[in-house]
Amino acid sequence: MTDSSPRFLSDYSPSDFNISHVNLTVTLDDKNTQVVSELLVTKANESLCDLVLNGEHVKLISITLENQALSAQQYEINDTHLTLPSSLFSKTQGEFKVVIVTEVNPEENTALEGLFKSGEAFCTQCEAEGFRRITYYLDRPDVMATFTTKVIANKVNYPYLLANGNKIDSGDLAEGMHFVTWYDPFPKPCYLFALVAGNFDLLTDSFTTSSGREVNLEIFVDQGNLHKAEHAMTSLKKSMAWDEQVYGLEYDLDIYMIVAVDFFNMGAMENKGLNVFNSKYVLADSDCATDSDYFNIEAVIAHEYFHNWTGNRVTCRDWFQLSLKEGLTVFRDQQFSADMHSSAVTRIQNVRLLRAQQFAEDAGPMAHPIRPTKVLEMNNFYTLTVYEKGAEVIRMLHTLIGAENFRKGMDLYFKRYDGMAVTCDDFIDAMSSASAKDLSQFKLWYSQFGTPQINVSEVYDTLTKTYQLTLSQQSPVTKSQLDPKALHIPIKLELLLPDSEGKMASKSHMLELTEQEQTFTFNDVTTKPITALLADFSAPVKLTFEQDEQSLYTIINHAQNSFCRWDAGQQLLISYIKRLTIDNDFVLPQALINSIDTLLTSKNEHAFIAEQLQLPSFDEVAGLIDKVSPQRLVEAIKKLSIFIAKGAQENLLRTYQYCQEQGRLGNNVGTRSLKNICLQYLSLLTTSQSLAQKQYDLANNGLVQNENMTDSLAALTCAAKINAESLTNQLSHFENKWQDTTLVMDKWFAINASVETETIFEHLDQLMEHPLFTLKNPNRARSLIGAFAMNNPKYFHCPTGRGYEFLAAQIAKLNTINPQVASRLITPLIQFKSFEASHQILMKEQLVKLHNLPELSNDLKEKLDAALAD
Ligand code: B3K
Ligand code: ZN
Repeated sequence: MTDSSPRFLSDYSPSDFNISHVNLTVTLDDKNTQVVSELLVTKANESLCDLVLNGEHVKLISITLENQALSAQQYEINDTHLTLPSSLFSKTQGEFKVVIVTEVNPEENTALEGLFKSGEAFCTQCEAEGFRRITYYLDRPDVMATFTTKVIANKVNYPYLLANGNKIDSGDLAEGMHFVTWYDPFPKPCYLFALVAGNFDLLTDSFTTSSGREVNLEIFVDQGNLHKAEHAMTSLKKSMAWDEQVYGLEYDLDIYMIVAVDFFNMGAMENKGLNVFNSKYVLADSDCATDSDYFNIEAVIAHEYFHNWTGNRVTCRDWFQLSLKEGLTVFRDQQFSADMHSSAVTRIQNVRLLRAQQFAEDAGPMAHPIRPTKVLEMNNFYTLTVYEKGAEVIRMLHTLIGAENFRKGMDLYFKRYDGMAVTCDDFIDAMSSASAKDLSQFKLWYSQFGTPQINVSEVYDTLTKTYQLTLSQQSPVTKSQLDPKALHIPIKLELLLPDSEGKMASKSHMLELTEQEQTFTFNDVTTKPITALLADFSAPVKLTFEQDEQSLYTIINHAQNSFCRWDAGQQLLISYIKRLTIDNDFVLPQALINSIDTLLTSKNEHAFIAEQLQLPSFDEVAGLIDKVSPQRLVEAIKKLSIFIAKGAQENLLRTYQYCQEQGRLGNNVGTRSLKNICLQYLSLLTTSQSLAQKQYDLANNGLVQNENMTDSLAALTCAAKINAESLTNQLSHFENKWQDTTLVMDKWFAINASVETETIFEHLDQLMEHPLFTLKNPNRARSLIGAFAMNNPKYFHCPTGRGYEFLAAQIAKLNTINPQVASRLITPLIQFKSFEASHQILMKEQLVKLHNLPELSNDLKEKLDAALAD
C-alpha cells in the first residue's frame, strides 16, 4: 500500500528532524534480506513533534531508541509509516540514536523500486521514493546525511559488493559469506543511496582531474560483455573532461562506478559514486549497437555524470523542484552532445522530440508546469515537461543573459548552495544576481503550463523603409489555469534581404517578448524582408506566421541559421501533410521535388541533409491538427513520402549508392543516416523495393567489415513498413543470429511490433507467447508494447479499437507487475484529444475499463483520473 492522497507544493514545510549519519548493514538474501539501520537524529526545531518515518513493503523486526528496545505499544505502524511519538524523546538532548531492523524480499520486487534482483544481481533504485522500500526513513530530499554501508553476501555468488562512496573495509565471514564497507563523506538525500551485489566483469580505467587527483573508473557488466563497455568508458572520460573545461567542475570522490543491469525502469540513475544503468545505455559494439545507440550511451553517461554537481552536490528541496536538477542537467548534456557532434543536428533532434512528445504532454490531461504543484505518484513526474521543456527553459535563460553571465550564474549557484537542498527560485536568483538581469517575469515559466502559441504579423512600409513585426502570445486557458500571464520569451530571428548585388544577405536579431502583444520596429530596411523566426528554436513555443511557399524556400536556401533552414522545410512539409488530410485531390507541387533534388546535390553535411529529408512524425503533425483522423494522417504521410520517392528517385538512388560506397571506405555516421533515409523512400517504390533486402543481406554476409547494426535495422524497418515479402525470412534470420543477445532481441521485438500488416494482432499475440518475452523486464515490455503503440500508428489507431484494446490489456497486467512501466505505456491512450470523436470514444472506453481495475496503482490512478476528468 502507498499513500493515496496527493501532495501540494504549497504544503511544503521543513523536516522537524535531521539525520546526520546513517549506518546501514545489509545482509543480502533473495527472499529475506535483513537491513539494520542506525540513524543519528537531531530535532530541527524546538517544537514537540512525532518522528514519522516512511516505509512501504518492509517488515519491521525491531526498533531501539538510545539502545533501549521499544515495545509494539510504544510506536505506531501502518502500511506507509512508522511513528515514534514525541513523548519518547521529549527529554533527549541533542543527537539520539534510533536503530531499526527490517526485512525485505528482493525476489518478489517486480516493481523494481527499492532493493530488487536484476537477473542474478542485487541492485537498488531509490529515486524518487524507493528508499522507504528498503528501510524506515525520512524519505525526502531535504534530509541529507552521510552514509556508511556494510554489505554482506555469499562470496561465490556475489564477489562484488558495492555501495556509495569510498571502500573502507572488507573481509571474509563464516559460512562462505563476505562483507565490504563503504563510506560516503558527502551528505546526501536517501534517493541517491545505492547498493549492488553480483558477479560481474569489470572494466577499469582512471581519470586525472585538472587539480591532479586520480579517480578510479570502474564499469561493471554481465560476464562476457567486457568489450562492450569500452564506449561507455570513453564517454565517461569525455564527460569528465568537458565538465572541467566548460563549467570548471571536477569530480570529488576517489572512485566512480557504473553498473549495467538488464532490469531497470528507466535509463540510468546518478547515485553518488555508484551509477546504476539500464544495460541499454552502457553496452555497445558495432555488431550489436546502432549509431543512435552509441550517441545515446554517450549522452546518458554524460547526463548521469553531470548530475554529480547538478543534482547531487546541490540537490532539490522537495520533489516539486525536480526540474532544478533534471532540466539543468538535460541542458548540460545537450550542450555536451552538441560539442561532441554536429551542433545543428543535435539541436534538430532535441526539437523533434520536444515537438512530437512534450507538446503533446503539455496539451494532454497530465499537462503540468515544469515545477508541478500537485503530485500523487512522484514517478509520474519524470516527464518530458520536467526534463525537456525544463532544459528549454534553462536554454532560454542562457540566451537571455548570454554564455558568459550564464557561467557566472552557475559559479554563484554552486558557491551559494553547495551541499544544500534548494529550489528552482534559488537557481534563478543566482542567475539574476550574476547577470544583473531582472528575471522575475521569467520565473513564470516554472509555474505556467502549456505550449505558448505565438501569432505573428508583419507590415512593411515602403515610404519610411520600416518593417514592423507584431507578436502576440497566449498560453492555454483551462480550469486550472484561468488567467495565464505573458511570459518572458527570447525570440531570435533573421531578416533576409537582397544586398546591393542582389544576393540574399541575412541579419540576426534577438527580441524579448514580454507583453501579451508587442510590436517591434526595424528601421532602414531597404525592401520587405523575409523573416526566419525562432533561430536555434530559441523558445519552446508554437508559431503561427503565414509565410508563402516562396518565402519558405528562400529561408531553406539562404538563412544563416541551420535550424531555420531545416525548420522552414518542416513547415512546408507539414503544410502539405495537412492539406492531404483534408483534400484527397490536392496535387503536390513539383517545386518540392526540385528543392529535394537541390538538397541531394548540395554540399551540406550528410547528417544535416538526412534531417532535412526526414518528414515530421505522425505525433508531431497530430498535435497540429484539430480532431484529426489517424487513418487519414497515416495515409497523408505515406502519400507525401511516395510523391518524394517517385519524384526524386534518381537522385535518391544516386545518393544511396554514393553513401553505400563511402560507407565501405570509412565509418561515417552522417553518411549512414543519409543513406538510410534514402532507403526509406526508395523502398516505397516497387522498382527499388529490393534494395532493403540487399542491404540487409550485405550487412549480414559474415564479412566483418560489413557487419553493421544500423544498416541491418534500417533495412528491416523499411521492410516492416511495407510488409515486404522478404521480411519473414529476414526476421527469422535475425532472431536466430541474436537470440542470446538481450538488447538486440529488444530491437527484434520492436520491429515485429511495427510491421504494417492486417495480421498484426495475431502476430502480437504470438510474440507475447515467445519464450523470450516477459512483462517483468521493462525493456522487453516496452520493446513490444511501446513500439506497437508508438511506431505503428496505422494499427494502433485501427478503427475497430483493437489496438487500444491490446494496449489496455497489457497495461492491466503491468498494473500489478510494475506500475511505473504501466504508467509510462499509457501515454498514447490518454492523449486522445487530438483525434476525431470516434477514436476518442474507443480510447476512453479502454481508460474506463482500466479505471475499474481492482488494486489500481497510484501511478495509473493519477493519470486515469486526469484523463477521464478531461
Ligand atoms: N534521476 C534519474 C531518474 C529517476 C526516475 C525515477 N522514477 C535519472 C536521471 O534523470 O538522470
Ligand atoms: Zn537526470
